[in-house]
Amino acid sequence: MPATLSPSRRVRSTPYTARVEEAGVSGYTVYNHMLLAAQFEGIEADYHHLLRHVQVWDVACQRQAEISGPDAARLVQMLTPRDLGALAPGRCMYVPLTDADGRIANDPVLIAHAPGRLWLSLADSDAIWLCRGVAQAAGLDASIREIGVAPLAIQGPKADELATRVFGPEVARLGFFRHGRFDFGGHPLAVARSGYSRQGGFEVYVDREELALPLWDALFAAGRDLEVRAGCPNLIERIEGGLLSYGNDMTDDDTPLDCGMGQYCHLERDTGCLGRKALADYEASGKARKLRGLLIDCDRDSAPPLTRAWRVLDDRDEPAGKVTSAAWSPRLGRCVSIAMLEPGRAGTELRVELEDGRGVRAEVADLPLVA
Ligand code: THG
Repeated sequence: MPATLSPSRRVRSTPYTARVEEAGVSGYTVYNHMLLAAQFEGIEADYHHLLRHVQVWDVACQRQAEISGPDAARLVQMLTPRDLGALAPGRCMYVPLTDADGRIANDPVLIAHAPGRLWLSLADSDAIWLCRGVAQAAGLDASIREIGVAPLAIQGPKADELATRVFGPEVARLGFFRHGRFDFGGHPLAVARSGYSRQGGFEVYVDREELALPLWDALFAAGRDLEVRAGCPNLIERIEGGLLSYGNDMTDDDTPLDCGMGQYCHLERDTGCLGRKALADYEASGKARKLRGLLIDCDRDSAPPLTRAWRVLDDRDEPAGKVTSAAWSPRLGRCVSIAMLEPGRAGTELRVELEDGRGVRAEVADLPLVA
């Protein structure tokens, strides 16, 4: 029998865990100290279903850090190089968080409810402590706490149809990264057009635990003829789509400039970002690495899982970087991956050392690998 994950208070379950189990989850990962399904029927079968139909994902592990108070926006602006000038209630923004050295601490989605009420929908790191530390050291009037919100994602080409059936036709009018309030069970839930796939869809921020299972059940009842299934962020689809994973594709060893997040680094003007000078110096140094797509020449069976970074070597066998995520792509018939490449190495012929030690050829490509 394969080893299982021992349940405990430290590895938190979610309000949906009972349904995820009933739906036949076959593998979990742990994200923000909470269960996150990694596969149901299998990563490839789940992928084909996601590309054709609609899935409901328990992404309660996308924990919400609520920043409230008069200095809420000022605090978040201190922590991100992205200019938050465009922030307004009803908007979501992808905001890499950095420390004063420009190192990435997290890459959350920021949800703006009101000027003094922001949520950071956190990726897998304890960045809430960085938020508290900075707020306390700077004497800001902002309170920071992880709140009891359990996001549920609706993803796939039929997501608009399913969401419309449960929330009404107005939900389909939401623009990308916009959110609004939609009634469910007499309670207005925040729903955004967002989610960790390129297939389109919504995220519902369920802020009342007693609505969690009724919402799950309502989505499955309404979506029977749409072939709705329980799903989860899919490794293949997110690599093809160039969606980055904190802890895998980037860590606190990297800056946003290494990760292809230059478009979120507004360094010309002093916004108050603590990492601005370090990032500007790093940009000027020309030492930034580059996160790129890499198509690896291996067959399906020697393709991933990847449990540690694979070494990337150049044509003279010099270290050229590392593969940070990889999966077999049925659409491309190749192993797709994301790799952190040293400066100047993207043009040369590269070789990757697989988990079993074999060296195979690899070709650099732009992200996303599938548009
Ligand atoms: N949704 C929500 N919270 C999250 C995630 C999510 N928290 C954890 C993790 N995922 C954070 N990481 C990402 C990574 C990419 C995106 C969102 C969250 C994403 N990126 C788009 C892109 O790269 O094209 C859009 C960016 C933009 O236009 O601003 O969607 O998935 N709630």
